[in-house]
Amino acid sequence: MIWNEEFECMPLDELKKVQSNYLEKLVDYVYANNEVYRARLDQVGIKPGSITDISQIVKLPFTTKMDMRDYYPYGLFSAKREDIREIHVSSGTTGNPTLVGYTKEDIQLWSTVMARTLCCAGAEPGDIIQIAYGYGLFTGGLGFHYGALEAGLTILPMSSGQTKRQLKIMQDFKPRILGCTPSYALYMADEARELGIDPRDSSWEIGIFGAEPWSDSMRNEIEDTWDIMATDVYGLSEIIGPGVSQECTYKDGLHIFSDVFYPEIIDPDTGEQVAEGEDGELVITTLTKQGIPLLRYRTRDIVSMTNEKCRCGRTSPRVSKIKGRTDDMIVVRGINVFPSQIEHVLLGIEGTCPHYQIVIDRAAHKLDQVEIMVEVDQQLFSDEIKKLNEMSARIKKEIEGVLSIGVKVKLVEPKTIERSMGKSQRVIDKRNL
Ligand code: DLL
Repeated sequence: MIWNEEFECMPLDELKKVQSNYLEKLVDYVYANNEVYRARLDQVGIKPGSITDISQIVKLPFTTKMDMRDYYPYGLFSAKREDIREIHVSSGTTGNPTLVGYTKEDIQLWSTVMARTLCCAGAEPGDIIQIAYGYGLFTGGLGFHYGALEAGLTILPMSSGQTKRQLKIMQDFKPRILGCTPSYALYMADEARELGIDPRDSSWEIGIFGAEPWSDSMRNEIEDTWDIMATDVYGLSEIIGPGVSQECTYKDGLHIFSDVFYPEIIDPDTGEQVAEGEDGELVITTLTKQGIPLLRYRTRDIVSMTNEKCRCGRTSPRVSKIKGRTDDMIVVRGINVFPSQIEHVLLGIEGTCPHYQIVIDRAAHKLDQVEIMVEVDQQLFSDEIKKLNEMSARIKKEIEGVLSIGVKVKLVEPKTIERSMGKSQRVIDKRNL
């Protein structure tokens, strides 16, 4: 059995008891083993034994990405450095990277939650999985690897890149499951067509895509292209890597493994919990980790959450697809813009490809300019110029309608925008803010 039916289908009041029990132990553990947390808990008057119920979690201080950077590299570890068996690093663009460490027990926990993730997506023991997430310091490749091993799958440890080889291996070994970023799944389809392979003939039946934002429209595109069921997997290095939450085959929200990762949704400005179903920032407490357990970690990812039981039978709360990030939100002329809003518009317009880039610039003493580069079908470029102009005007009008700011639209030929084998870069902000 590779899922945990007991915890995943447990009535919520029983689950609360499990969580309360873990939280009490966690507070004692970090208080005893980490100076930073001890000082912070002292500041708010919390001692070992003070927290006995999960509802008291709101008394605990938040942990932020800035803390991860400030106490880099080992300052937030609760386990001894020499008891850390593996280190991973989160991709970041500025300052110190975010470093996380796993004890042997943490690796076992990761294996278990990733096995549960694979099972939630519909994997069965004996299935072949092609892991095309990057291996190495990034958590994607190895996280999937540990989970697949635990779940009894047959692993093709490809890592990302070498697309021709990925396709050949797929054709020869016939894996049923593919794990990679959603943008890489689309990139591989372009390459397949160029090699004369019809993507719909692929052996993949289930895709487990994540590590970057993608919309439901992009899901439809991937499902049509590959004739595959595309599920969403979410996670972050600070919490464990992939394996925090995963869609089941109903694709109706991501089941969060809340017996070990306690979720809260807060208003990012006030820090208060929001009502069920409302959008807010996902905050997670790692209830059972040893290496670098985190109290109330602010993910900066915006989601909503429901406690309603799922049609699959799981009772574990479900979070929505990531709707944006509190920090990736671009503020242009005072208006909040999320790349996902633009993606949604583009995917609704026939003839556009889901490849786009948003370039923001600010000339001296001028207003911010937003230019959206959009790839369109080759066919359009061979049509009359009038058609191109019409398309560009339509995209501009629809995006402006959604964002309420003026934008420039530049249509470009397929393959103009740089492709990524890992996380794609959707926004280029040239302003020196
Ligand atoms: O991306 C872990 C991962 C690997 C998840 C493979 C899924 C699959 P980080 O590099 O630390 O870890 O980046 C974490 O990526 O806070 C989100 O903003 C974003 N992210 C991850 N999964 C999704 C998703 C891995 N399914 C950051 N949808 C997170 C949207 C996602 N954004």
